Amino acid sequence: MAVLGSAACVTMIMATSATAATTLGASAAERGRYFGAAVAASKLSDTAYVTILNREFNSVTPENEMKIDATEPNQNQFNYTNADRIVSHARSRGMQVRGHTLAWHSQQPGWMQSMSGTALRSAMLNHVTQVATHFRGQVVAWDVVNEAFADGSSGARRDSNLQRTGNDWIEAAFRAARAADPGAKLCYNDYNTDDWTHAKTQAVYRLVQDFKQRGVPIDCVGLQSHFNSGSPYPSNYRTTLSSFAALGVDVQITELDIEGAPAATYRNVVADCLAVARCNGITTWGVRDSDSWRASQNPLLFDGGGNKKPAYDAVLAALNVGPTTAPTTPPTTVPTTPPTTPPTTPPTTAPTSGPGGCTATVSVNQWTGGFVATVRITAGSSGTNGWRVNLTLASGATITNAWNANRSGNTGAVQFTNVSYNGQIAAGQSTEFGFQANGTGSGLTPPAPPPDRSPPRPPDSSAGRAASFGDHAGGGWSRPCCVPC
Ligand code: 9MR
Repeated sequence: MAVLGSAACVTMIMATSATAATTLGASAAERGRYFGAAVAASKLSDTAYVTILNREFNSVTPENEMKIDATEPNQNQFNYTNADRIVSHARSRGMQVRGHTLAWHSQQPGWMQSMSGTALRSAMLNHVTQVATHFRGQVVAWDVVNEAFADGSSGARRDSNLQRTGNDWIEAAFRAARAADPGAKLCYNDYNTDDWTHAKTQAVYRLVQDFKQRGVPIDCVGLQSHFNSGSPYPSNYRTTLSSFAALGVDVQITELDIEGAPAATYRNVVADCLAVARCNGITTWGVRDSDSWRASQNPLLFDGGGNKKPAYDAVLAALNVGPTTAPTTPPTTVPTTPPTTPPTTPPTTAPTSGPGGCTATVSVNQWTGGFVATVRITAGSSGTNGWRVNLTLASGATITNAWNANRSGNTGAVQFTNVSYNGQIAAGQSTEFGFQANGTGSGLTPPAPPPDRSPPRPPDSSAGRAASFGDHAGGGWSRPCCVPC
């Protein structure tokens, strides 16, 4: 595989990272993450609201405008007016969009509430397909299914008209979403799934584990994280985040609010997310306290007058001290219920250019007949103003879709380049892109080192694998090359 010469690069800028970021979105971006807010279309004419939104956040979730009752008020009559307004507002300002939500027992229009059986199943799948298709390429991550598990100790599915169409309704929704928008990350989203010991958390964990094992498309888990006195922030929250991440999915904190907005708890939530490499974003459920669904609890980062609260300062400070390179080691906390299958191929490190360049690491989640590869690009001492990654797929492997990168080619030698929002990486910081392919991804990662040269290492240590990388340079596998431009 060839590394393109530097003459082909257009420009390279020196990134400045010595000064602490002064907004939530900017600081999160320096850490390869987003910081978002739930947004109501009706408030986009509120100047104070929009000022905060545009200044502080780099991700947006429509609070109600993409729900089923909003987008398909009458069967097969779709209305995207308010959702499009939010998407347009966000994307024109470089913010990303989380889609919420395609299939849910709640906020169904009347026509859907009264349906059941195969008619409802078809209507649900049609809704998923139509809405995901409308927003294809504009939504970074979809909450495909929302709140499908029951509260309490049963670990059972929530009873609903959708559940009564058959237990496979969730995977059917995910498959329809993948087909409609192959580039979007597909999330399962729920509340009261923050405490690792809770039956509901364990039930969602088993769902994701099952989906990964059977190749049902799922890319992320959303933890709503509405914390209050009855459902407090749990001390094992980080274990929950890292345990889900160890299944090979991203973890996103999707609807954060905390009763009374205690600065220490907000700080803990941010630190927990930053400690888990695949916790790639946080969204607060609203902008100001007065915008919150729980306004009387004053649970957000800005007061009703738009002033920054102590929790805001705590969040920004926690973001600013977070690692600019996401951790590469496996989770340090051991899940109390260990996965029954070993984790997917551990990440491997492929240093490809000097200290001023960038490096790429690739991890592969392989199943029978296909795989998802996640490539993390970390800028060297000069930062990047654009990047490209070359890699060579194994014979017979064909890419079916990619996200967070432009791509040339589907087979053999493939080149990926940055998209508009992830070309600039400051020194030492990272971004990720990924792709799904048929065939084998084994050629993208180095083989285990031969026994006589392999230092002793614990069973799941990716650090040991990465350390042996140099031993195999020029071996039978291809390394991703990363070049800043
Ligand atoms: O914040 C939303 C509120 O304006 C709506 O009236 C409510 C209707 O169900 O939904 C709220 O958002 C919910 C989100 O969609 C799913 N998780 C719980 C949120 C708070 O209820």
